[in-house]
Amino acid sequence: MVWVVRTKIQREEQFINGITLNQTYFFGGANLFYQKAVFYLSIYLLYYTRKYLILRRTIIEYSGMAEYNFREVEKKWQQKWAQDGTYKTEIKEDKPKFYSLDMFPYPSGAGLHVGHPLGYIASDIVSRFKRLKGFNVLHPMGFDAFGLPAEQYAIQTGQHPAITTEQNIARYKEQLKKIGFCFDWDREVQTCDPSYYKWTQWIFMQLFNSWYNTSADKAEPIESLIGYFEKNGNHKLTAACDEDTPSITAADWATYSDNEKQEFLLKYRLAYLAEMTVNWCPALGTVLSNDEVKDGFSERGGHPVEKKKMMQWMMRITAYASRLLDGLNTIDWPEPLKEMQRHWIGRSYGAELTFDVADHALEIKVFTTRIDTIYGVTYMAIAPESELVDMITTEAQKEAIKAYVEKAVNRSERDRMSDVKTVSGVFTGAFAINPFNGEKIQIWVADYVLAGYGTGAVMAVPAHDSRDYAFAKHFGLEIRPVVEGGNLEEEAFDGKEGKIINSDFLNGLEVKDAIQKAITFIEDKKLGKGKIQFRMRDAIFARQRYWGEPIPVYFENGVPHLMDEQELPLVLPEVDAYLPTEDGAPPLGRAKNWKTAGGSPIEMSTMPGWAGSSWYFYRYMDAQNDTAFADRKALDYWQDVDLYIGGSEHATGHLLYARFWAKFLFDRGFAPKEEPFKKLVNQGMIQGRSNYVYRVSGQNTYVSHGLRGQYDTAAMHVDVALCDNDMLDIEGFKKWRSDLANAEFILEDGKYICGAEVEKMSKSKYNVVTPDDIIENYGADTLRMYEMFLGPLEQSKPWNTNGIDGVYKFLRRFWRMLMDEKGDVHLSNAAPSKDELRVLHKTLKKIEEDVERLSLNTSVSTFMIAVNELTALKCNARKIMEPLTIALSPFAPHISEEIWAKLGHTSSINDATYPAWDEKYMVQDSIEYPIAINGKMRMKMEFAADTPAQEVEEAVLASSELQKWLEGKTPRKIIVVPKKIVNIVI
Ligand code: ANZ
Repeated sequence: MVWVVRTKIQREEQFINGITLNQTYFFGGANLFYQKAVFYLSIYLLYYTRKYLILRRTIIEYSGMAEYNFREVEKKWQQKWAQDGTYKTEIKEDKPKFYSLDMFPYPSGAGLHVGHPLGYIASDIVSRFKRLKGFNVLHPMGFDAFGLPAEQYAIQTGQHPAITTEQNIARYKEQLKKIGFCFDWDREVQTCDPSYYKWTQWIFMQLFNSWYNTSADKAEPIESLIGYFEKNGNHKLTAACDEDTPSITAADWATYSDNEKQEFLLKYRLAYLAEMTVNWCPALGTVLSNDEVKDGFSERGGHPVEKKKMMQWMMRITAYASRLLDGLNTIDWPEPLKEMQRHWIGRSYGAELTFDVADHALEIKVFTTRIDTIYGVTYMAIAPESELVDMITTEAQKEAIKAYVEKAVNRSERDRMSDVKTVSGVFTGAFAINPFNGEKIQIWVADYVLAGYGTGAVMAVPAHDSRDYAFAKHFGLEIRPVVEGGNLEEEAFDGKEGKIINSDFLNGLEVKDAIQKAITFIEDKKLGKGKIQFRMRDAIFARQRYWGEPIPVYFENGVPHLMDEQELPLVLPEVDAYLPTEDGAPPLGRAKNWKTAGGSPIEMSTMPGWAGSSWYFYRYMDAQNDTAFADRKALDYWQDVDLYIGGSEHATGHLLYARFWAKFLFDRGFAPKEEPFKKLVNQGMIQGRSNYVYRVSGQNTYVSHGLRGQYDTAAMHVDVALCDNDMLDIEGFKKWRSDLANAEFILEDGKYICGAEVEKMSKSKYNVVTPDDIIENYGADTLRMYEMFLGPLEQSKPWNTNGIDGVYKFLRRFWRMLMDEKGDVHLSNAAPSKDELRVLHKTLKKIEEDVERLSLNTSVSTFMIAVNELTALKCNARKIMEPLTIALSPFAPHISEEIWAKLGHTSSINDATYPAWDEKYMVQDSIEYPIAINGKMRMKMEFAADTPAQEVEEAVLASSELQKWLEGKTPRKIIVVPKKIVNIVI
């Protein structure tokens, strides 16, 4: 093709020249006037035709078609790689493995924009690099395909979500394939595929059939628990279980009916059913998890969320809280991400202590991390949701409490926690008794006490806790110091160092010793016990929705039973609408015969979005297996993910759940490692650059950015494709939407200038740039390198194409260094020079180090520098350019593969070896010092690289060339910057 383009150009060239030559033809005619007219007309036409052809040739050459035809080369290699199975991965026992994973995307209807592939490109570069370094690399891709948007769309259109999902996946794959990733597509997973979710259901069954033994600190099969109950009841059993689990004896257990036994076991199962207060979103018709609710609204769609009590499937993730925390110390993850998980899990060491309620046969339990301050308790506060509120409130306070509670429960937890400025609460009229000194203290209802944390009640110590301090100040309650230090006139003293005062038998002790002593005291007196409290709650594992994995459970006498393993997958049934039934049951309630063969009803909720994504990384290891979620051999070979790249927004969702399931599968002997992701990197977000027009209020008139202050205007997003350097294409704008056809404009200097802003890339902001556009214009190799060139991987950055030409030109220059005009390799086999070797080896070293550190933006500039230096050296040595091509191949695989083939290789460049570099070539023998006089570069002198500064100075001063520049003056100062420059001041 390169050749074809050339000959076409040559033909055009002949034509252009021919036109000039043929002018003579017109001079020899009969009718002079006619001849003259034809002559001038011809000249006119010829002039413009020639101009057009020259211009066209320039365009062709500039676009690189004459030299490197990226469109053809990229397509060719993508096809060939697919045909040859270049990226097919198998277990190779003789090679070390490297598992490089991307967070698989949810295939939305909008397709990929340039921000999505950022992480994929980085992991692709690493994967290709590792392969060149001799690793057996697993680099798969798949789709997190269950989810709300497809279902919302199904509700609107009646189209089955499977169809929309399939279409979206096809579009994503087409886009991904164009970027030239080295994914092994044979290992693709789609979480909505029954052959995949069969195993999600199977894992659920294992969780249902397991309990957590806290002394062994691992999950065990439920049979061992039943065995324990039969012998001992739950006496001395250390297990993760529901808070309200009663003590039973072996005799009790023996008298239980089957149903009662099942109900009791639910209190221990790792997947269990329980009545829970949940975040219910009426608009979405489903329960949401805490991390899906932001400030009382659903993260998706922004609908109001309310609290509701419902029977729910739950996952006992709290059993793993300590291990989830401790495991963080063993993995290489960004510290802020670990911190987010630590905070989410929130481990606090403290004590649980019981207070009696005066004049009632009731008690209130509190959780405190500062039992040492027990003598400083001056009131008690309970959460507005607490059942105690109604039981203890006195007649006189009833009305005020009722009004307060109604308001408070509708505030989101986050709000209540973060709003430290508004202090609010109401006295219940009731009193509690401090078990240490018998003192009577007021019981208040206050919304800073959260129902879901600890016991939902606090012993308030205003002197040493800032929330209690603000509360006491506001309501005039006593502030009694019990730890020495601080200035209570100003603020609470919450330091954990100091001596205890005003505290009977604790007086004089240091805080931490007092805590110990007080815990021993309450344990001896049976007033309470030391306790580790976690902020994290068990996770809800159900959605009252259609588009998810059915839960393989049926009910008999209201008690859940697992279906038979042989019946998996339990396939999602057809329904006539994707909406709840009239009596409020989930959409699966519409399915005909949603019953077992024996007629028992099957669970109608489906699994939440995080089910399928909690184990997909194992499925990639053996994606086609239909007898196990992955074969043991594959699991033992691939073990865990060596590098996981994805967004930090999954910190407390996916990344926590996946760690939980991995630990569980590990405990039960199904998986080899308990931490699934050894190293994790969060890529930054690529933001869009939006453009705005300014509509004059009430009119179809748009005023240019600079003049907008003179009118009453509202800003409106405009498609960035209609703006060139912020200048609006007015005609394009009018055609953009029918309501704009008659738009009028107030221009500045004859132009309409748009406003601009950097924000999230999104369809609704009309600022989306797709990889397809870039690939069409510049090619995938340029897109890949440019995305890396934009800046450090972890940083967020706005998309702009300002520098893309530079990357594009770099690749063309690289090509030209190796190819002659005909597109054939024109390298010499002669031994390379020392300077050339130096450039090569330092480049190889830097690239290797950069890739290992994921500093991929600097790799791109390293290549650019290398090409500049080698061009200056007029390098055309095969021994330089060939290894350099290998190093370039992870970044720009298509052009590198094409060069590789042209260099005469018959196997893929992917099977080459990353060239070894050697420091010995990197030392520079001599250095050419630029010599500046009064800041102006005047001359150059060469010195051996190890020449001491003093000698350089002397030699420069003694040189005859310098004398010419000094014009007889004596230098006032000379500064030698070793290995860089000499500055002389005269
Ligand atoms: C008395 C005390 C005295 C407290 C003192 C602190 C300082 P972390 O560290 O986050 O676990 N607390 C307990 N349950 C609560 C709830 N449901 N809502 C709001 N606050 C609650 O915090 C534990 C501390 O938070 C507990 O220790 C309790 O106040 C409060 F000088 O008890 B402390």
